[in-house]
Amino acid sequence: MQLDLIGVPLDFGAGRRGVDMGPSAIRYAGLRQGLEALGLDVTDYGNIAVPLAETCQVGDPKLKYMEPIIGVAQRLAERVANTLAEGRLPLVLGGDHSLALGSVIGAARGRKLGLIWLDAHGDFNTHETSPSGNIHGMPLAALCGYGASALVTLNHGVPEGPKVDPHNIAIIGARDIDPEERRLLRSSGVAVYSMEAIDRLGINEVVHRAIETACRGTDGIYLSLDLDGIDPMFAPGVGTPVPGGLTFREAHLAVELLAETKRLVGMDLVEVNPILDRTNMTAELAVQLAFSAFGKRIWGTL
Ligand SMILES: [Mn+2]
Repeated sequence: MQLDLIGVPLDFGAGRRGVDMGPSAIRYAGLRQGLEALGLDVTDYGNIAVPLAETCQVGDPKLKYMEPIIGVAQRLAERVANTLAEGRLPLVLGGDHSLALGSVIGAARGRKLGLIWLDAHGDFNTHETSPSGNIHGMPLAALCGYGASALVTLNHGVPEGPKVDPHNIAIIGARDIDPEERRLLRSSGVAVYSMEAIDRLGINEVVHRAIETACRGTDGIYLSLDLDGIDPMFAPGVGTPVPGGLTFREAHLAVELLAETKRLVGMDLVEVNPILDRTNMTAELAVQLAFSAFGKRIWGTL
């Protein structure tokens, strides 16, 4: 398996600064060496060009930093699409979750994509429903065709309209969804597996259902993994921690089950914020989850 690492030091989609250092922290935690030890052929493409927030205009307070975010998304979409076109898999290191606008569009070019969104939040706000105006709370809605037209019409070689059919999208780990966002999400057709569903059904059953949703009639699954989906006990270094998330083992099993499908076409690791982290443990968890996604079994049967 050939893998391309693509860093996206983007933090102005988020309300709290510092997540732009995520790609460094993840690399520092031994990502490349570990992937190579698993037998993967790894190329590190360095970072996508991202302007400094201090040099950018905030713009519309309901869509903060939209212009520079769109520029980053376009560059990332191009990189991800090229990686896949060359027969390799993209592993995107964030950066805040607004970057998924670019990675998912790039992965959706020329293929019908299924999408698994592991996250404490729905990321399904629009400029009209968002309490904060931070775009990292909007990318999934925009990918489904809801929200500001500049975000919705971003296509980069993918046909207009939803980039991923909402009926092929599953959110896992949700536990903090805004009221208006909830309404929109419900009408969209996206499958939402909250932490309550995981408590009741178990992670194994939830992930199998999510995989079925993402696989039905698609050419592959993209995994967009927000570290805030995992409990802050294991992943404290995120901008918007919410208690009651996935445990260390639940997160690993989720990713291992996805790897077993052999349908993964790429993955995002987002929202690692080294300023808020403790001794880089969140970046180290992100790295371990990447290993699980690309074939490692930590405590598999002997
Ligand atoms: Mn997110």
